[in-house]
Amino acid sequence: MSKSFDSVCPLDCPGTCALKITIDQGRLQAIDGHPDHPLTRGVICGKVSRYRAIQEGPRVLDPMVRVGPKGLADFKKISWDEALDRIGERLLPIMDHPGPEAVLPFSYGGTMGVIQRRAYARLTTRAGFSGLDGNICYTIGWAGWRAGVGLALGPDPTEMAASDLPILWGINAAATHISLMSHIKQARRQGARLVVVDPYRNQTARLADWHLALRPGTDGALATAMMQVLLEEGLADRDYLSRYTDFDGAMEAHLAVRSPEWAAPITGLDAGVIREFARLYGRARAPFIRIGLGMSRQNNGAVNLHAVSCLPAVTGAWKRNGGGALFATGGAFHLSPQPLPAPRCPEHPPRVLDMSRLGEALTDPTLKPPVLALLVSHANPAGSCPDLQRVYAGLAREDLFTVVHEQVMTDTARFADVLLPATTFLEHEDLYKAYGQYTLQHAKAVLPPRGQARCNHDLVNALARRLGFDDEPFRMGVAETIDVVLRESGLPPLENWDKPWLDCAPSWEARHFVEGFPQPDGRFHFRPGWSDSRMPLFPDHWAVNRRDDPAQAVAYPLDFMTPPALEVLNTTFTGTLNADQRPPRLWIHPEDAKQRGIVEGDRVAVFNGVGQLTMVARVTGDVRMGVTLCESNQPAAAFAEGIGLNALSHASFTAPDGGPALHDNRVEVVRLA
Ligand SMILES: Nc1nc2c(c(=O)[nH]1)N[C@H]1C(S)=C(S)[C@@H](COP(=O)(O)OP(=O)(O)OC[C@H]3O[C@@H](n4cnc5c(=O)[nH]c(N)nc54)[C@H](O)[C@@H]3O)O[C@H]1N2
Ligand SMILES: Nc1nc2c(c(=O)[nH]1)N[C@H]1C(S)=C(S)[C@@H](COP(=O)(O)OP(=O)(O)OC[C@H]3O[C@@H](n4cnc5c(=O)[nH]c(N)nc54)[C@H](O)[C@@H]3O)O[C@H]1N2
Ligand code: SF4
Ligand SMILES: [Mo]
Repeated sequence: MSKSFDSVCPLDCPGTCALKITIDQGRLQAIDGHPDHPLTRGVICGKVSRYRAIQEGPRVLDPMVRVGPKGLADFKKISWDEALDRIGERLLPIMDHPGPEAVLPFSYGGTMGVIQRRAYARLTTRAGFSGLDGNICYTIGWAGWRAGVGLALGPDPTEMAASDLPILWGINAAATHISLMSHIKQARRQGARLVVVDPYRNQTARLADWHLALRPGTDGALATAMMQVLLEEGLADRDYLSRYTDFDGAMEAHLAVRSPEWAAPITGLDAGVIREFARLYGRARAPFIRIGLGMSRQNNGAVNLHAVSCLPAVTGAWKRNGGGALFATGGAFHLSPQPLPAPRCPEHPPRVLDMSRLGEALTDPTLKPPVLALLVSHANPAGSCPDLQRVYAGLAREDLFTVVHEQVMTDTARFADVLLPATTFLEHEDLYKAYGQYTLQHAKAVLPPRGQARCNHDLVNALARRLGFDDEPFRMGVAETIDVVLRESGLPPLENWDKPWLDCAPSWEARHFVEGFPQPDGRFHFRPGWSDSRMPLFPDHWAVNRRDDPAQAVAYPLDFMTPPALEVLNTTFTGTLNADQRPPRLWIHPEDAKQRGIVEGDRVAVFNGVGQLTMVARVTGDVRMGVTLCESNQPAAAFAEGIGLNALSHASFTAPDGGPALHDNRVEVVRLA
């Protein structure tokens, strides 16, 4: 007899789908979308419906210790006790000298559950380890959104069904946020047109009524010119502008000279197309712009994202049902952090290292103290970080002690000195916020751990004891920690939930900002007030991308993007589900290919000042001239060079707060014999 359980997708995806898990005789039978969840509505992606490939596939099942050279995945099994002893023996002397800051825990979004994801925070706080900053995904986009709106809030994503002009701007939702698509489908059934703004014809653009294929990194110019048209043609809501925003004469004068004719050569779109889009936008009753993280992964990404977020403030679309813009929803969850021990030294918070520049942190000879131990959990930096050559050089250091806690063998796990088995979401309990919708969800373990796997929370508890810490938070299990978090957040205890989720959506008025914006003056800010004085005072085109650097532009004449694909989630699944993506394809426009004597299927070398990779040419009009890309963050095994796709990604600091401009690289391509 099979049994059905409620669960939650733990992956780093804006949907955070509510799931129904079918278990039969102790085995995973099926994963489906929960039919009653307001956003999921029974639909999930193919990746997670085939999660058995991970659950029952090749897993890390036992603690292991390295016996061969670093990076070769040559391990032998040991017991948990031996593994923990070994970690303690290595960490304690380092914590003593040169001190705890020489230990760097590195974790990110492998699981999005709030307890498991933040498990290391307790140990980092108590021991005084180095912290991580410069979020690899969110920092650039968040800076842009915060500048205008102020908080990660906006209309409920299900309201897209009520929009007469849903716009997917720099988000490949059909691949990366599939739960949105059924709501957009509903809008289209009611006559809405779907517009996609994206440099290439991705899965989403194929479904669009209108695809605007602008040059990467030029959304600021497009949005600014649209505002000029809206103001000039009487499509702006002047009353809204004066009541709800900081719009003034200086802003108007700034925009007046930024016409579609000004933006056309920057964006690569016809002035007529820009004008038509502005009119369509201005005349729509409730246009809803879903702004993606993808469009923020440019050196000028924060400026561009802010400019796009200005559009609904010009027309007052915010105040209409189904109208406005949404970037992220995290501002709605007022969850207390899980109980933390007292910090080691409250007067001197430990240093914070930039996670987007891990390679530098591991190889910079001037860093004091150097990183001598790296504790990796629910992250795969040897795949996901830019400037992989340097990351590899760091991980290969003989004097670096690396612990990796993983479910499967990854490019990072291959470098571990001690490799520890981690549970999957079906094997541990957690609480899940979301960044693309407004429900807080809970999921219990529905299967026993495979092999000797332990969850992050329990591992940290055990590790803390080995390091001599016995504070209360290290003695609490997952269930108890969840109880405390809910209680301290003023939320009902689990036994009082009548569904597997709690609706945390702000009121309609709050998410449409009818009582003002979450800024100190209560207004939407057209003036972004960037902390970095090099950045523009108003929404604009800020020409600081790789192509704007003359040295880059000449040596590496093609834009190069690395957007995720439908079949994978970051590097998760790249080992199991990605066969049809191999060998990695370089999408290149027929004209660019012709100039280089390249035809479909040719092996090509793709290179820049950071690295070089061999790919196979996919000659296609789905990318515009001058733009190339490789979909999905392919692992080392996919390339002859034995290093992953981020070998071609620069790790330069991105204004104003850092974060990697992952879709803003430049390359040259040559045909290989
Ligand atoms: N299937 C799948 N789903 C995923 C992921 C995955 O790897 N695979 N990853 C998850 C994670 S962690 C995240 S953060 C999200 C990311 O999901 P998205 O927000 O969709 O971001 P990306 O897929 O990186 O890029 C989306 C689109 O942005 C376009 N783009 C790049 N530069 C620009 C630009 O300058 N302007 C405009 N307008 N568009 C631009 C790219 O061409 C791409 O089609 O997806 C999550 N969901
Ligand atoms: N070129 C390029 N690079 C990119 C991107 C891009 O678009 N292009 N996208 C960037 C973005 S948006 C992001 S968010 C990052 C993502 O980068 P990462 O957060 O490093 O995400 P993943 O690569 O999916 O690695 C997560 C790992 O966590 C493991 N894991 C899952 N659950 C658990 C658990 O409960 N416990 C433990 N211990 N491990 C677990 C999985 O097996 C997986 O190997 O990549 C970034 N890198
Ligand atoms: S669409 Fe995203 S949230 Fe939903 S099941 Fe797939 S990966 Fe998980
Ligand atoms: Mo991400």
